[in-house]
Amino acid sequence: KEHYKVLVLGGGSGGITMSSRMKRKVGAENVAVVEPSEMHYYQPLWTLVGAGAKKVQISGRPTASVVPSGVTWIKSPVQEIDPDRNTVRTGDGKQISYQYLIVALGLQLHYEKIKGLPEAFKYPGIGSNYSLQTVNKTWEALQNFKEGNALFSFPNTPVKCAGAPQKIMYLSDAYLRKTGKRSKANIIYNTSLPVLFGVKKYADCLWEIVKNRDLQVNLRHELVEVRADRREAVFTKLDSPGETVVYEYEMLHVTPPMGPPEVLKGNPLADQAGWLDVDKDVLQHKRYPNVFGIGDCTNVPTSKTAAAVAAQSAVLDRTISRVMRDILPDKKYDGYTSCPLVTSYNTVILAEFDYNGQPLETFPIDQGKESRIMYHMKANLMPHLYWHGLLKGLWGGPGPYRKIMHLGMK
Ligand code: FAD
Ligand code: UQ1
Repeated sequence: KEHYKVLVLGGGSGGITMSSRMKRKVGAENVAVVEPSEMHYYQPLWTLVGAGAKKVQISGRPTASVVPSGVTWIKSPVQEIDPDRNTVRTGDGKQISYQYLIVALGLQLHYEKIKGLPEAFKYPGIGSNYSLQTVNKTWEALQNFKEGNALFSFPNTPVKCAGAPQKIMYLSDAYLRKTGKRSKANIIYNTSLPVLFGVKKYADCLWEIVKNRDLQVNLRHELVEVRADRREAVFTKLDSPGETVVYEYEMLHVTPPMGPPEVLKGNPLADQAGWLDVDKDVLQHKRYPNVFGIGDCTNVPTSKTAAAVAAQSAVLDRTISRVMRDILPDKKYDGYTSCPLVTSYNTVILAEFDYNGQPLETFPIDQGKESRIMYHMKANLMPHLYWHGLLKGLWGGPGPYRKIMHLGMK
């Protein structure tokens, strides 16, 4: 039977990051990562791919090239986790036991929960930046836009990168202006949320932008059906139960409902809703002290992003070191997360905030303003920070730099 001192489930942003950090701590031969996918994707680039500003090919690298050398890659999905016996079973029937387990399984997309999807993606005029299979379809729909409604949805579930559903709206607006088609378009953002963005400071700035650019925002509208043959999208009004509205569309961008990974549902490691049940301060499981979590699969009450994974990785590294030495974890995660709100082809509002929804800005400028430098950072610097910093276990978020940047400023 295979056994590892540290077993990591999932080889996405959180899984590869922790594999690198655990290799440094216990040696590569004592670490394994379970990941079925041949390729690893830098998903934040897909916002720009959907708008034609980057090519999708550069968002992916072979998983083999990101698994730290010497760490064992188990190329199969986890099918069962038995935390009472410290074992997992994989899709190819292997049993693997562990001393410490790090769960980094991400979240699942549920296009099928919208009636008419995923079949509707076979028709023109509809795309979704959330999946590799559909991101180029967003760009096609945008380029083929002639006249009518451009619709953007936001589901009634937790999502990763809560800003992404509206970033593509701002980019589409900019594209249609650039190509002289804006006067023929109604741009409509139908969101299930009761707010435009969860943090007031940035929401205020975004409301100003939607007003100035003539973008229509409908709150508490949930996409429930797509009739692609007729180019119609059906929304329910969440505050008037039973009431639906049908919109014709020339272009539709779908942000799908999302939920916890299938293997966690009903597992003793999950909470009622199916998310990994960890302590929000130290990222250790609430009932199984040798189990830890990072990233989108956990129930920590912050916005699910790669930026959050970065900050969590530094805390979790320290938590695990202490648990391995039988001392209580001390370093606390403050909920840091960040969302570069792309508002055009050359501007970004860099939202950064904590568990309390308080802005936690890195740079000594007002990040509520649209900035060209921040766009450059998002589009051209972040990918390098991701591949060479985060995934190598060398980037634990901007926390330490924030303190330096603000020296003498406040
Ligand atoms: P993932 O990176 O998704 O990795 C999960 C891994 O688990 C995958 O590799 C998957 O194959 C694997 N897995 C699933 N099931 C199993 C199984 N049964 N067994 C084994 N392995 C399994 N974040 C930002 O910080 N800034 C941004 O600007 C930003 N923009 C985004 C834009 C878009 C369009 C999208 C889609 C995401 C964006 N994000 C952004 C979010 C960011 O990509 C995620 O929050 C981050 O990747 C989470 O890391 P993770 O390790 O939790 O999950
Ligand atoms: C970040 O650390 C990160 O992960 C590598 C992202 O994901 C791509 C981000 O989008 C952001 C904004 C950060 C935070 C980094 C800085 C320098 C503010």
